[in-house]
Amino acid sequence: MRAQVAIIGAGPAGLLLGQLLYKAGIDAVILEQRSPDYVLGRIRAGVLEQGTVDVLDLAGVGDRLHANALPHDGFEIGANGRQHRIQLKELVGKVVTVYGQTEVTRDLMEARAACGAPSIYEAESVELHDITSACPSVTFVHNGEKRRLECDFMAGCDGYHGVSRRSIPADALSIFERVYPFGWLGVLADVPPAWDELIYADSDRGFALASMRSATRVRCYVQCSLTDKVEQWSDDRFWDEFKLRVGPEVAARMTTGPSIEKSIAPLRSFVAEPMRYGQLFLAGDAAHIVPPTGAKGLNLAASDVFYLYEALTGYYKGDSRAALDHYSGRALRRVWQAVRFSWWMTSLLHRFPGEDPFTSRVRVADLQYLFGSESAQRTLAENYVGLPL
Ligand code: RFL
Ligand code: PHB
Repeated sequence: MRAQVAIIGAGPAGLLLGQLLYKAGIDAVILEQRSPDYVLGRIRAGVLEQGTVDVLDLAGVGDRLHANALPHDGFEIGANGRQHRIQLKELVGKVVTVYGQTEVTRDLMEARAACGAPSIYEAESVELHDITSACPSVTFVHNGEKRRLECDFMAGCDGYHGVSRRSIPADALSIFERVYPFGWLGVLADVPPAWDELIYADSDRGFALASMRSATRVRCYVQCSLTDKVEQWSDDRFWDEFKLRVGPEVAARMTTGPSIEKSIAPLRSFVAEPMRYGQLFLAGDAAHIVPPTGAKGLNLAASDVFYLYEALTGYYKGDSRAALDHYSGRALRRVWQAVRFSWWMTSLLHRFPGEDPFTSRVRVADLQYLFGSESAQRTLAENYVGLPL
């Protein structure tokens, strides 16, 4: 088997790259270790930057999004039970779009199936070979049979635990990492949201986030201990804790219901540099992870993919290899802005176990400054809606 580009991973990064390349007439094969249902069952991000929506439109998969997504002109930060609105549209003239990662993935999967481009799901034992040669290849086992995909380039879109980054020699990568001493417990439930906009709530009991997927479905999170297990959190315990953290006003208008998904995600910041080794280009979570507080993970995957798409189309149009050589530097500049912002939002809104009094006071001062200063709010808004691609 041969393709111009071998894409490892059919998450949002791999599927989006596949669709953009298809539209540009570049052939790609996607190899995914899981089944389509498994990929669609992962409940993750919910907030899209305008730049991400634009890239989805460029890929020709924006129709269902434009019909169903919820544009949000602002969001709330709750502190001590009081809400402070960050007026995104008024401050920076842009909005964000609430549309679940599951829906983005479904739209991309359907578009790929409709155009007949090849995806191989349940590809096991994926291995990358001759990465620094002009003829790299990927081997994998499918339906019990070992197969080889020869290619010009490989796109490592296989997430944090994938094989692509691990195929790069350790001495060719620099790793930057911060592990946070807590996780997020998330619940999805079919009840109408009691909030019009997302609420990021700071409370003495820890952080909570009130989000949504539609007019009839909520996604809610509470900061939890890293040792907590999902089984320790009954739905009742979750809602009781969530209400205490978002405050009595929101709690009083809330409807709760049985969870349809419940999971715990640890929080970490992680960057691997450079995002290229030989003919292998890393994109999305394969190269970097941010804590979800800034809603940047999926959006960074989309911006990486856009840069990689530009570099690959440039190369195949005969514009030399310069764009390929600039991919990593270009992507990392934007990645580090999102890493900084997500780290700052996380530090601002979470109680760190054993936090010393000095750090607590600085955090409270930072929040007070934000609530009192339009300049601070504009800076937050500019980052939240997404820096330009
Ligand atoms: P993904 O979505 O992890 O997709 C990678 C795909 O690669 C496959 N794969 C392999 N395929 C072949 N061979 C191998 N050896 C492979 N190893 C892995 C996997 O099965 C998978 O299908 O990465 P991608 O495409 O880069 O997309 C990134 C986003 O998914 C991610 O940034 C966000 O979801 C992060 N994230 C969140 N971001 C937000 O903006 N807001 C959120 O609320 C939010 N919540 C989350 C999250 C990430 C989570 N993770 C990673 C545990 C909640 C969780 C739980
Ligand atoms: C979500 O809806 O899942 C969501 C929204 C905003 C975030 C993180 C998660 O910052």
